[in-house]
Amino acid sequence: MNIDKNQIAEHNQQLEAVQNRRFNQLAEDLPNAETIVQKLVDFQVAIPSWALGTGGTRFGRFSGGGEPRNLEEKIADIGLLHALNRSSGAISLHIPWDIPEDYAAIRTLASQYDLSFDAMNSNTFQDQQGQALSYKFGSMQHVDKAVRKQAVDHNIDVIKHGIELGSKSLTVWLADGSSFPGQLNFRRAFQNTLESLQEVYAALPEDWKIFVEYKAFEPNFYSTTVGDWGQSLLYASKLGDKAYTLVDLGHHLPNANIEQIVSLLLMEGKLGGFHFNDSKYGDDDLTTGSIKPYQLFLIFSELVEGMDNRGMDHTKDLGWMIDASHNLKDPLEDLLQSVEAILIAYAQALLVDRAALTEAQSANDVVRAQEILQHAFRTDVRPLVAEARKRTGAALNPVQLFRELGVRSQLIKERGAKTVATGL
Ligand code: AOS
Ligand code: ZN
Ligand code: ZN
Ligand code: ZN
Repeated sequence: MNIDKNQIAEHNQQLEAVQNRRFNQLAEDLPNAETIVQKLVDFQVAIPSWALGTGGTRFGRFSGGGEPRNLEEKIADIGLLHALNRSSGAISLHIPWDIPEDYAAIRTLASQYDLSFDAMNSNTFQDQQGQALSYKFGSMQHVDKAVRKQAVDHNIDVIKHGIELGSKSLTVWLADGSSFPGQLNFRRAFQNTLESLQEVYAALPEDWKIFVEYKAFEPNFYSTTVGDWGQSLLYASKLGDKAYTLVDLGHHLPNANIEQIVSLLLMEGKLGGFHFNDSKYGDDDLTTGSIKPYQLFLIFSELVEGMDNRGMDHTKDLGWMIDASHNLKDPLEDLLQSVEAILIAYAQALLVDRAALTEAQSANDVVRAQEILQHAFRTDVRPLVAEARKRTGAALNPVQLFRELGVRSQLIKERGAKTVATGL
């Protein structure tokens, strides 16, 4: 299944008059509509290979049809997304779920869809078939040096796969921790993990980054060895310049002020990237922007402010990725919604009158500061996001076109109704 330019053009023709009216009206009221549209055009969000199938919970998995059965089909799925929105131009692979058999062929396939390879993800949270030692009691933190070495070797192997594909970063998420008090010596677990990460770091190519992802709890429920941004920052600082903290929105304790975390990590030059999703309770991995859109906006507001303050390039100095996985929606429609929510929050953040906000802050004018932020948040920026799509040849309404073209039924026809994508 492919979506061609004519199908998109036809769809856009039907919606164009309304879009033009809405955009022109909004642009008249904004000082910087054109600049924002250009930034939206340039902004790309990577799609994780494991979000393309219906996700599982520990209670059950209800697979949808037409899920990608291999890496080639995962790339094809993201190609469809990118054709529809021109904002999903990268794929993030997971080893061993996505081991390429023929690197050159995979690279060619990806470039046919105009996709690049974002961060590589390692997996030491599951035991794989034929694996010598078990990660039941952790991987990089393990009391047994042999288990730690196995985890290190795996990560080095993941880097090698990434080099072949042109990736430039490794994301390490560790499930390591403990579920009962007394189970673990915290200090030794930390030191073992640091030593393991140092060995992986030593294998990192010069132009690569390593992202240390933290998570408050789950699968361990008493302690997690990279449990919060403080611990992640400790590892990243001790490792060196190529190491950064990765923020996954769902990995905090309830009500954590993620925007403040982002601001300070940026200040320290240690923010590496993002896993976008949304949640109400924990690591729910729901569609980005589906539960707390204001929080998403506030995070983007700090990102824009902090990145501009450091002269960073919004498009490439941080890793932007979705990390979601759930049970109910068509995964492709869901990803289109997530990307849209990210672009909306980004556009709103670009609307914030920074000079006025700084002035309000300096005058302790709390009311004015709130007005400035909420004015941006409450502006309907969807015409800007749609305009960016129009200009790049994407669909004005990607979800609508996805449905009109019957993409899912087409995929089911091609791949079958009972398919299970590898992944979570
Ligand atoms: C797990 O909770 C983390 O969010 C990981 O980033 C990710 O979901 C996992 O690595 C997928 O393999
Ligand atoms: Zn994540
Ligand atoms: Zn997670
Ligand atoms: Zn998550």
